Amino acid sequence: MTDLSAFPITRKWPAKNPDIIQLYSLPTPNGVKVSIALEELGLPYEPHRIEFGPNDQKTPEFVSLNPNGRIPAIIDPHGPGGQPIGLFESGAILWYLAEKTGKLIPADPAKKYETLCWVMFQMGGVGPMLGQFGHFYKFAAEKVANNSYPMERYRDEAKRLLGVMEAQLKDRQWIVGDTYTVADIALFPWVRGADIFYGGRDVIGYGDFPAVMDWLDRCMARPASQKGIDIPVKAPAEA
Ligand SMILES: N[C@@H](CCC(=O)N[C@@H](CS)C(=O)NCC(=O)O)C(=O)O
Repeated sequence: MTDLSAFPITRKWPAKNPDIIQLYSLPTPNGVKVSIALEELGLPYEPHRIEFGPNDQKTPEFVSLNPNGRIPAIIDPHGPGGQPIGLFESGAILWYLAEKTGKLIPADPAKKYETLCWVMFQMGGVGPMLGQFGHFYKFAAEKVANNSYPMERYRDEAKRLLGVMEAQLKDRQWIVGDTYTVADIALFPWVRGADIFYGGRDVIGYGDFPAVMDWLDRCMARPASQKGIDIPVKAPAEA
């Protein structure tokens, strides 16, 4: 049995099975990228639910794994050289899992780097911009009631980024072509999330991006991706 005692996070969230990947997450657009990838890859893993209410993500145990104090993070007991490894930043975790398995990335090197470009596009653009849109449109709406500029700025940036995706997806099934990759997994929870978490569908104008909407439906129609989008589930008593 793998010894994970070098990872302080396992004191607060003990591993029932330390031989499988430990996932510390919550079903948010960044969090579910990892559970979706794990489900698509069929890798065994143990999810631990990190609650924002009590600020679990800022506890010393969590920060020992992710100094940035944000979900998701993982421990892979069988990392490089067969040694346990901790990872944070959803894009880095996706890339690690793809390289570990040789799946969810194209085998062709040029296509592989194209996939990496789109993962970076999500990490540097779609995630932060749609996230700020949601902040000003939904969560801090009262604080900016007298100033529409922040919401408009991020709404317009969200529109622009969806326009970039629309052009890419117009003649492609998936972001980089025929293969479902970590680029799709990085992007689709954000497009879905800006609608279901922030209620941004109309104000961003999702109807203007039919190819993106069709692609989102295709992503959501995949049973493994569908399953991963709700993990870690709430304990039955809390539901
Ligand atoms: N760039 C990071 C962003 C992670 C992130 O912002 N996670 C959010 C949930 S989607 C979070 O943990 N928020 C809690 C907080 O800010 O305290 C990643 O992709 O992993």
